Amino acid sequence: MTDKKFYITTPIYYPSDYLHIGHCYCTIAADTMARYKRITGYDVYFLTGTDEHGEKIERKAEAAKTTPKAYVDNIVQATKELWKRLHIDYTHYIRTTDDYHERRVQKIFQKLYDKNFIYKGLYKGLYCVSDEAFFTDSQVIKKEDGKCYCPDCEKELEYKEEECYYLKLSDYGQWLIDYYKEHPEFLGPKERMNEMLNNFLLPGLEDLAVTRKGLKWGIPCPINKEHSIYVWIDALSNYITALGYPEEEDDLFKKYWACDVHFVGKEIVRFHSIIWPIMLKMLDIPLPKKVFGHGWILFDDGKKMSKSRGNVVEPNSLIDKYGVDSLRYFLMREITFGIDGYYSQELLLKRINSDLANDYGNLWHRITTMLGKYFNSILPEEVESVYGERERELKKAVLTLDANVESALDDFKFNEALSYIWEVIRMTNKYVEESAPWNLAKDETKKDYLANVMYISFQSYYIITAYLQIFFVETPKKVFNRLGLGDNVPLEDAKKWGSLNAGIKIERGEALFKRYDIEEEIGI
Ligand code: ME8
Repeated sequence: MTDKKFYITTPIYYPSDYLHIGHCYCTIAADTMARYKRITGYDVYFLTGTDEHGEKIERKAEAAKTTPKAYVDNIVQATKELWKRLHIDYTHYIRTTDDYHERRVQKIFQKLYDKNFIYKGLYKGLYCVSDEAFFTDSQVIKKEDGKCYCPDCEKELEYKEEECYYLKLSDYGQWLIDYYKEHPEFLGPKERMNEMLNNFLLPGLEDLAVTRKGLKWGIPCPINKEHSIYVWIDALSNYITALGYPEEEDDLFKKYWACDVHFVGKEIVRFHSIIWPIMLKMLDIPLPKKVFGHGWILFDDGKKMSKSRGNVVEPNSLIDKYGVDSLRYFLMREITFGIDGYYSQELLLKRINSDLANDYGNLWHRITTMLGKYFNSILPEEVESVYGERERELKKAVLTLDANVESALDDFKFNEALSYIWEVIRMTNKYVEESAPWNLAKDETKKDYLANVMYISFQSYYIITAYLQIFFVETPKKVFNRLGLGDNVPLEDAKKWGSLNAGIKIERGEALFKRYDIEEEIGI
C-alpha cells in the first residue's frame, strides 16, 4: 500500500438537462489528473456526481409533467452512460438524493446550528433560479427595462421575501482574507484570488440565507420542517459526505481528507473559495489544499456554452463520429486550463488531422512500414557505438519528458504537458526523415545505422505512448498490443531508455487516427 494519497473532485452537475462538452471538459481534466496520479503511484479517490435538489430542477420536472426524482433519474442514467463512454474512471458517483448524503447534510446543518453559526431572519432580495444563487443589489445587472438580471447567466432575477435561516459568513470575512494571504496556493489560477478579494471579501461579506421556505424539492431542514436546506449548502457538503462525514470520520474521511484539489468552473469559484472554506472552518475541518477555477468553453461568437442558453454541443455525437481519444485530446490540448477557450468543429478537426492523424498516427505508420520492409517486422538491437549527434539529441529529448510532463501536470497545465510530448513526436518524425533509412538500406555497411533508426524510433514511440496513457484511453492499448505488450504498461518501467526489447515482432495494424476532409465534414 502506498501512503501517497490524492483526492480530486469535479463539481456535482445539475441534472436539469443532458450534459454537454463543457461538463465533459472539467470531468476529463479531473480524470486525466487522476490517471496521472495513479500511474505515478498515488492512491486516488476521484469523486463526481449530480446536484439534484432545488427550485430549478423542481420547475424543470413540472414543465416535463413528471416528478423531480423521475426527471433526475433519467438524466443521471444518461450522465453515467456518457462517463462510461468517455472512460471516466471515478471512484464514487454521488447523488445528492442518496439517503446517506441527505442524512449527513442534515447532521452538518444541525452541527452548525448547535455551534450558533445559524440564526433565523428574513430574506428580502433577488434570487437567480437558474444558478440557485442570491445576489445583493450592487451585484446585479440593471437593464433599461427596469428589471434586474443575473451577473452570471444574465437571466431575469426574482424578488423573494421569505423567512429563512442565515449562516454567519460575515464573521469570517477577515479570517478568510488572512487565510488567502497565508495560503496563496489555496486558490488557482492566481487571478481568481484577486477576483474573490475585490468582488466579495474586501467590500465585506454578508450573511448567507441557508434555507428556503416552502421549497419541496430539497433536504428538509432539521430544525424547522417548513424549510429546506439551501441547495448550495447541500451541494458543497458532498465533498465530505461522500467520505462518510460526520458519521464515519475514521475511515475514508480520515484517509483522504483534506481534498487535494476541487476542479470547478470559474463561475462557481465564489461558492468554493468563500462559503465552503468558512463552512469547514466552522465545523473545525481542515480546508481543501486547493480550489482550481478553470475557464469556459466558448463558441466562436464569444458566447458561453450552457444548458440555460441552450447552445450546447452534444458529446455523444462527437464520440460516435471522431472517437473518444480525439475528443479528450482536443479538450486538453486546445484550451488552457484556467482561461477561456474556443470550441468549433473546425478547430476539433484541425487538431485531429494535424496532431493525431499526421504527427502521431503517421509516425507509427512510417516506422512500422519500414520495419516490415527492412527487418521483417522484428525490432533490431540498437548499436550505441554508431550513435551520432542526431541519436544523442533525440534520446536526450525523450528522456526530458519525465521532468517536463510531470511538472506541467503538477500545475494542471494539461496543454503544456501535451505540447512537450508533441515536440518529441515531431522530433522523432524529423529524426526518421533526416536519417533517410531508405538510403541506409541500400548500403550493406550501414546496417547498424539502419538498426538504430528503427530501434530509436520505436523506443521513442513507446515512451511517448506510455505518457499518452494519461490522456488517451483507447489508442495506447492498441499500440501496446501491436508491440505484443498487452493493454497497459507501467510508466515507471516504460519511460526508461532500453525498455523496449529487441527481437519483438511488431504489427502495423490499421491507421491509429483517421484524417478528415474538413470542408466536407463541416459542409462548406
Ligand atoms: O454549477 N465551459 O452545476 P452545473 C467549461 N451544481 N466548463 C463548463 C461549461 C462551459 N461552457 N459549462 C459547464 C453547478 N461547465 C452546481 C455545482 S458543486 C458543489 C455544485 C462545467 O451543472 C464547469 O466545471 O451548472 C462548471 O463549473 C460546471 O460545469 C457547472 O455545472
